[in-house]
Amino acid sequence: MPFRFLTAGESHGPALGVTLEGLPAGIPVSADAIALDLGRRQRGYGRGARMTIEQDRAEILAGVRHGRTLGSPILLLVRNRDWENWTRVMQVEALSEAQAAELVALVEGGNKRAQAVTRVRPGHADLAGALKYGFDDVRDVLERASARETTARVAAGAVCRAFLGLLGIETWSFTAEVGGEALDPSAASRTRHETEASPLRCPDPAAESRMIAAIDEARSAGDTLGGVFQVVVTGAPVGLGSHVHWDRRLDGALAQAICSIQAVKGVEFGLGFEQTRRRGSGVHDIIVGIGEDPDAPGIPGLDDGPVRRWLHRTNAAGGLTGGISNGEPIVVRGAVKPISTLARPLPSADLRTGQPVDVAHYERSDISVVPAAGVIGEAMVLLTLTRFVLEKFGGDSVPEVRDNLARYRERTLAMAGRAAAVRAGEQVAPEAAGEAESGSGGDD
Ligand code: EPS
Repeated sequence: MPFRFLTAGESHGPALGVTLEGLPAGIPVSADAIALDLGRRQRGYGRGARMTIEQDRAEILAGVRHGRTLGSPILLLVRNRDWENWTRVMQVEALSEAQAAELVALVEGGNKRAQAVTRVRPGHADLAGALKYGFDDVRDVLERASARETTARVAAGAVCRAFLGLLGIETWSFTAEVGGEALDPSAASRTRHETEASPLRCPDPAAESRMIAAIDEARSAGDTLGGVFQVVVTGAPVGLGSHVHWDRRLDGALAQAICSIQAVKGVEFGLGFEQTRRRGSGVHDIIVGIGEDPDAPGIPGLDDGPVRRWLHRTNAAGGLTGGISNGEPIVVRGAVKPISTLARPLPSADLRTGQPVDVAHYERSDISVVPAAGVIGEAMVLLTLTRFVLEKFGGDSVPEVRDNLARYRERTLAMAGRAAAVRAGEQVAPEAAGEAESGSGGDD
C-alpha cells in the first residue's frame, strides 16, 4: 500500500485531523516532538491575533504504542481553541428552531461572525468555491480554504521528519524574501539555531530588518505582503523518483506539494528561473566523481557518515535531475502571494446580488505568513519524500527500510568499481557483474 495522508477540519470547527497510512513500524513518535513543528508554524512576525488564541498540540489517537509506530494507520487530532467562540456559527448538528433563532438574534445584535459572508474577497477562494459548490454564504468555503488546515499537514510532516531522520535525511527552511526585500546569501551570517529564533526565520539580519519594516508599513496601510521561502533537504539518497513517467518524477511531485499550500503561486528548484538567463555552461553541475560528503550524516547507528557518494561541483539543479534525486541537497523555493484578506479591503461584488460593492469582506487575518509557509513547505517536502522513499526502499519495519537503503547505497558506489573490472577483463562474481539479484537467473 503506498504511503498516503488525508486531512480534515474547518478553521473554526472543533478540530483538525489527519490520518497517515503506510508508514513502517518502529518510528519514534511523541506529542512533544510534533509540538515543536506546530509551534514553529505558529510563529513569525506579521501573523494575526488568531495565533495568540491557538496553542497547537496534536493528540495521537491511533497507530502508536509506547512511543513507536505500529505500521497501522496513525490518527492525529489538533483541537481549535477558538472553537468555543464559534460553537453556534460552526455547529456541526442541524440547528434547532431555538438555535436558529439564537443565531438570528446574534446577527441582529451586530455579531459579525454570525453574519453570512457574501462580499467575496478578490484573490480568495470565496467566489469560485461558492459558485462551484452552490453556497450562498462564503463561510462554507473559507472555513476549509483557510491555511489553518496546514496545522494538520505540519503535524503529519513531523511524523515523517522522525521517519526520515532515521535514514539521515534532514529538512529545514528559511525565509528568503518578504515584500520584495530579499536576503543576500553572502550576508546570511546566522546559524540555523539563530535563524530559527529570529522574528522571520531569516539568516540575513539586515535583510530581515528591512522585511520587518515592510510588514509594519503594510500593516499601517491595511495591506498584506507575500514573499519566498526556501526548503533544503540534506542526506537524500540518489535515486528517488524516476525519469520513466511524468507522475513518477520527484521534481513534479514536489512542485505539486508546494503549490498545494494555500497562497503559494510558484515553485523553483535550485537556480530556478535564473537558469533561463544563463548559458548551459553556466548552469549544469559538473560531476566530480565519487567522494565523501561531509554534510551527509549517513544512516544513524547503521552506517554513520560522512557518506561516500557521487558528487557534483555545484548544485544549480537543486538536487534533482531527470526527475530523480541526484544525491545533492534538494533545494525548493515557494512563492507566496500576499494574503487576500485585507484590513483595507478592495472593491468587489456581492455573491447574492451579483452587484458591485465598495469593499470586500474583512475578517481578522495575518499581514504576512512567509516564515510559517516555510515550515509548511518543509512538511509538504517531508510528506512527499516519505512517499518516494517508501516506494524505493519500502519495508514494514524501520530496520527493513534502513537495510534496504544501506544496501542500495553500497550498490551505487560498487557499480563504478565493477564496470572498471569488467572493462579490464577481470573475473567478477555474478552479483558484482550486475546480474539479477538473488540468483533468480531471469530470462529477460
Ligand atoms: C486565515 C485567517 C486567520 C489566520 C488563519 C488563516 O484566521 P482567523 O480568521 O481565525 O483570524 O490566522 O491561520 C490560522 C488560523 C493558522 O493556524 O494558520 C485564512 O483566512 O486563511
